[in-house]
Amino acid sequence: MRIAFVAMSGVRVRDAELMARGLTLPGFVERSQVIASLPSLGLLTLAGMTPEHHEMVYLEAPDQAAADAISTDFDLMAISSFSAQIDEGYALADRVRASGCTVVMGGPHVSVCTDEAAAHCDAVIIGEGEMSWPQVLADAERGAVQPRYGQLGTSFDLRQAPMPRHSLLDPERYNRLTVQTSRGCPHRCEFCAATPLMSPGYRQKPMDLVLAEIDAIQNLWSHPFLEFADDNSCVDRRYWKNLCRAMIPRRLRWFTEADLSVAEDEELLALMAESGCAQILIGLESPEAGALGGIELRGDWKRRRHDRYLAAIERVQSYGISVNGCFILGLDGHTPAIFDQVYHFVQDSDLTEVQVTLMTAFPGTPLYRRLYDSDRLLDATAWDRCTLFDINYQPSHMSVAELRSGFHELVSRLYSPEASAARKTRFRALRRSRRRSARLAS
Ligand code: B12
Repeated sequence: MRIAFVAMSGVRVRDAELMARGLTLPGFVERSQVIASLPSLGLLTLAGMTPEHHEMVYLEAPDQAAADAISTDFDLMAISSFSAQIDEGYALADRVRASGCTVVMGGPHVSVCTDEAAAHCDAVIIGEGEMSWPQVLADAERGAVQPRYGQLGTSFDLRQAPMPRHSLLDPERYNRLTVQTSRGCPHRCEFCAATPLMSPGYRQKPMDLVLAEIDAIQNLWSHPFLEFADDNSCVDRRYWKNLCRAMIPRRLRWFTEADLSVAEDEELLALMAESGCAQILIGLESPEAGALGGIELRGDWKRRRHDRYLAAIERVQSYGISVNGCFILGLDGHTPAIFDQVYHFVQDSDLTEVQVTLMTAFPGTPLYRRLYDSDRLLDATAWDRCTLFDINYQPSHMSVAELRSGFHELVSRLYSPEASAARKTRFRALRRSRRRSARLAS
């Protein structure tokens, strides 16, 4: 079969004023360029499971025009999308299906909005695709795909993880590649729309499979920058210490997302730094403790860690690993004072990078359910607002207009040329002094 793997990609911001403002801010532009350059590991993984006798292409649709330009001359099209681009994904599916090509869809959105998706494609694959893909291929080859495959709440055994088919990518177009070492998270935050939305538990991929993926990438790219697409890396510290030791001779530079506890193990931090860890993204969510209450549903983990934020940031950065602190604006309890609080926390904390987003009720999350039940969603199916940069609910302690204008102002203050440059200069000075003290110590 001629198979097209299509990722609805690109960064989405519906708020035109914010987008216009963002484009004047180097910090914002830089981050979105980085963001937009990552391929869909989900599709490359399925392509890795697809027998060689099939002809395969990997395509991206960063916007409607690109989606409209995609050929229909395939036997099977596998579309991957998050909520933000799902309407464009459905339009593409409708057009391609009308041409007689079999269309199947997967990903976190269609896994929780299955009936909606079924109206636009021949098959909806629910949850982690590896469990269903071989059957989907066999059925498609016989021209008899089933309307649904898979179910929520089941987990793929990562010991069977296939090698993603990075060879489908144009090496010129990508220099930042994703590798996944684990799925799931020990915590359950009510807003989280990542793997925990689809599958329970925390699973680690065998290290030899991860190293094989890294080696395959290094065979295609001489100096790749790696992004670990884990929901929460470094939970299994012994595993990560061994992985870092194995990465040192590979001379890599990498980024990942982890929770605050990564700062508690100095041996791990030293190994991460030595193995090329450039930056860690940590979900701090809120600079003040009040709004953190109840976010983590299992044990209020985030609230209980609030008083360690500053020390943790300082410790991680003291190893020359920059911290990208993530804040969510508009959490329940946030008043218009929150914008100043975030700004001053960033100043006082020496954070090198900062990511501010708006609370977003992704379908299938406990947050979506809670806001829906309390009639606080502005439009229950406005998926194109699920961008992390658009408002789709009534905040608890401010108006939508106050949240929007406060967020705009904060973005301008945090990502202004001066503020961005000052954070970088501060981190470079910190790294220099660290190197100096290391030299003096040796
Ligand atoms: C890497 C990443 C990106 C990358 C790459 C995106 C991509 N196309 O894969 C970039 C940086 C481009 C990106 C951008 C955005 N992202 Co992002 N991203 C992630 C991240 C960190 C990892 C995703 C990943 O690679 N997972 C590993 C792969 C193996 O899993 P997977 O993609 O889910 O695929 C599996 C299944 O879903 C399924 N599957 C998926 N697609 C398909 C298709 C078919 C046909 C089948 C059969 C199966 C299938 O099978 C796969 C294998 O099991 C997640 C957070 C997380 N930890 O998950 C956020 C996350 C997915 N991103 C999110 C968001 C909101 C965005 C943006 C909309 C932000 C914005 N405003 O622009 C943009 C969207 C642009 C886009 N590309 O779609 C949300 C999505 C929530 C939702 N339910 O919609 C997440 C969950 C983070 C969050 N804060 O909640 N993102």
